[in-house]
Order: sequence, then structure tokens, then C-alpha cells
Amino acid sequence: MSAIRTQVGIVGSGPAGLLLSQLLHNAGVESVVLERHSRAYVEGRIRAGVLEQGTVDLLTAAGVGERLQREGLVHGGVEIAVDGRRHRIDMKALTGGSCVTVYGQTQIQKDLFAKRLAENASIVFEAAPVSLHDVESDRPSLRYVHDGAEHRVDCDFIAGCDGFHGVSRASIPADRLETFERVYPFAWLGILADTRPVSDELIYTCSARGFALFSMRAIRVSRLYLQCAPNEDLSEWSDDRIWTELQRRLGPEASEGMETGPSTDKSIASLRSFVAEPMRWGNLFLAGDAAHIVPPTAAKGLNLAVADVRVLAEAFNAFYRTGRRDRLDAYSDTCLRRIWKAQRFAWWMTSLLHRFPDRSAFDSRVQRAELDYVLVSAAGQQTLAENYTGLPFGR
Ligand code: RFL
Ligand code: PHB
Repeated sequence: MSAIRTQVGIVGSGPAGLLLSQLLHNAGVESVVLERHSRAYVEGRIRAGVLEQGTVDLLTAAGVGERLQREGLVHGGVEIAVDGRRHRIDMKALTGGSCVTVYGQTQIQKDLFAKRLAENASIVFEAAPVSLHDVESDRPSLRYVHDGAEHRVDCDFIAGCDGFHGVSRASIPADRLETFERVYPFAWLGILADTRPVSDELIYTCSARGFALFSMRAIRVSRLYLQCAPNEDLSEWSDDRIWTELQRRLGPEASEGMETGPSTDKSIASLRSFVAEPMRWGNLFLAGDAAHIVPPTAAKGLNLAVADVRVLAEAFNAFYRTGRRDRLDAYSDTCLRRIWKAQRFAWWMTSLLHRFPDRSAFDSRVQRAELDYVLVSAAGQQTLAENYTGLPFGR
């Protein structure tokens, strides 16, 4: 078995793993990234689209924000449509200047890979399976198989950035981890299409037929979602059926002139809230989807992954500069404070805007009253705007 030595062994080359390796590199800390899939596979996954200002700032400070600054679409507002009536939330005015930026996760992945590989980063694609060893000792290691041969990475720390289904969290003994979970009784059917978005800003739509979201990736690229059953059969959803359903949920007035066209990607994602505590076991630190999942309604998943990595990179950096472990010891608690606030907001937006099949008539009336309140009250709108654009760090 061949063996190499590094400071931080990173499992997973999603946004969390790659950005961590970039931030460590910028601080003079070495890392090796092990990725189970190919680069093309990781770059091709259509996922997040909305970035908080803090995420944009960190990517820019890390040296991977050039194209994001040029091509990202800055949005100062968001719309909520209820039974065909559109209401705009002026996030920028309500928060004293905060906006979000629409820029696809695929583009972030491309920017990060380009930068990391230009700097000769050590990233092993198609490393499978990966296993974690001696995590509780000060000599942890990662083992993996690549091209049929076994390899070992000896390191000081392991960062588990391998998403919800990864091996890192699964390696932690069950009695060392507490998990909190809620699974929602619906899923999102999402398409991508080369059509002009129906509006300049995102429209979150609440109707008797269920939730829909009108988002975008670029001036002429739409990203659209429909609430559907968790066991929905994708093959039963032709493009025509999807566009018709989108128009029905948005209502005739608001969807007038909507440009339709063939989808270029189509998928179904289930909705779940999940947190694993603590985000550390010995010298293994979990970051991003490996430690927590939010339903996509509040667009927080990628932003939380970036926020974790920011705290983790600073903690590693402090350790290598000073030998002090206090930031590493505080990592899990520091992140969890922010994560639970985002969890609450994602759960709240999901509860507010979706049709719940098992909700009583009373509960549905209360849901509608809450929505009405949020849309007419300055305080309600401000709460939404402040959480959607991203809570500050350290509070
Ligand atoms: P990722 O992106 O899942 O990356 C994990 C990487 O680890 C690899 N891996 C392994 N490698 C080695 N060994 C193993 N055993 C491994 N197991 C897995 C995987 O191949 C992969 O490359 O996790 P990361 O980096 O934590 O990033 C998290 C984000 O991807 C995720 O939170 C967001 O996509 C969530 N999300 C959204 N977040 C937002 O902030 N804004 C949004 O607008 C938003 N929209 C969304 C979303 C997620 C969605 N889906 C499909 C779940 C919309 C959707 C529909
Ligand atoms: C997206 O554009 O993919 C998107 C936007 C907002 C969300 C979720 C996903 O809440």
C-alpha cells in the first residue's frame, strides 16, 4: 500500500471540501482531497442557486469569486405569490442593504476545481471506497482504493465533507452522535430550461395545488420547482405537463407570457431537516451536508456548508500558527448555533408555503393567516428578509 502524509485529509470535493482545501492552501496548510466520483460528475450536479452575501464575500476573499462577481445576478427582493397574487419583499430596503446573488452551484464547483487544480492541489477522483482509521488518535488516516490499488493518507485531522450519504458521519459510533430529523410528506420536482425567467426575481408560489418556485441561473436560463408526492414517478412528468402545472400554480395573470421550452435537466429531491451533534469525533470534523440537511425552501444548504468551512479553516489555521486547540474545540458549538437558526427558518418557510396532505382544515386556515400576516406586516417581512439574506456570523 502506498502512503503519503498531509496535514488535513478531506473526504469529498463538493463545495465544502473544495473550499476548505482552498482556504487552507491560502493559509499555507496542506491537504489532500479524496472524491468518490469523477470531476465531470461533481461539476454536473444541478443543485443550489442562491448565495448569501457572506458566501459571496468568502468565495471572493478565497480568490474564486472573479466570475461570480461578473456573472452572478444580484437580487434585492424576492416575490411571494399566493393564489395568483404577487407580493414583493424588498429585502434590500428591509435589511439596510442586504441582497442575495443567484449563481449556480455547478459554476462554483467549476471555479473551485479550476483554481485548485491550477495550484496543483492534490485531489484524487474516483477514490472508492474511502475508509477512516484511528480517528481518536493524533495520527488518523484515510485509506482508499484507486485504479484497483490501495493507498493511505496519514494526516493530523480529517474533514468529513462527503455529504449526507458519505462515509465520514457513518464512521462515528452511534453512541457518540445525537441526530435530529424531520422528513416532509412531499418532494420537489425540478427542471432547468433555456427559457427567459418569468420575472427578474425569484417567485415562491403558494396555491391550493401546492408549492412552486420560479428561479433562474442566468438571464435566459430558468430553474423551476414543483411540490410533488415523495414517491412521484419522474417518467410521468412530460415537459408539457410540468409547464402547465407551473402556470396553474402561479395563476393566469402572473404567468401570462411565460416562455416555455424543453427541459435540459429533470430530477426529484426529497425534503428533509437533519442535524448530527456534535460535528466532531476525535480528530474528525464534519462540515456541510455531512452534518446537516435543510429543506431547500430557504436556500440555506450551500450557505451553511460555506459557513462551516469558514469556521473550520480558521480553527485549523489557528492551530497550525499557534498550536492552540481552543477554536477546534469550539468548532461544533460555534457552527451549531448558526445551523439551528437556519434550520428553524428553512422549516418555517417550508411549513408556510407547502400544501401538507395531512393538515386539518383548522391548520390550513392558521397557515394562511400566518402568510397573510407576513405579507402585510413590516415586522413579518423584515424577519423573512433578515433570515433569507443570511444572519450575521457570531450571533
Ligand atoms: P455535497 O455537495 O453533497 O458534496 C459531497 C461530496 O462528497 C462526495 N462523496 C464522497 N467522497 C468520497 N468518499 C465517499 N464515501 C463519499 N460520499 C460522498 C460526493 O460525491 C460529493 O462530491 O456536500 P457539501 O459540499 O456539504 O455541499 C452541500 C450542498 O451541495 C447542498 O447543501 C446544497 O446543494 C443544498 N441546496 C441549496 N443550498 C443553497 O444554499 N441554496 C440553494 O438554492 C439550494 N438549492 C439545494 C438546492 C439542494 C438541492 N438538492 C438536489 C438536494 C436545491 C436542490 C434541489
Ligand atoms: C434554485 O435556484 O435552485 C433555488 C432557489 C431558491 C431555493 C431553492 C433552490 O429556495
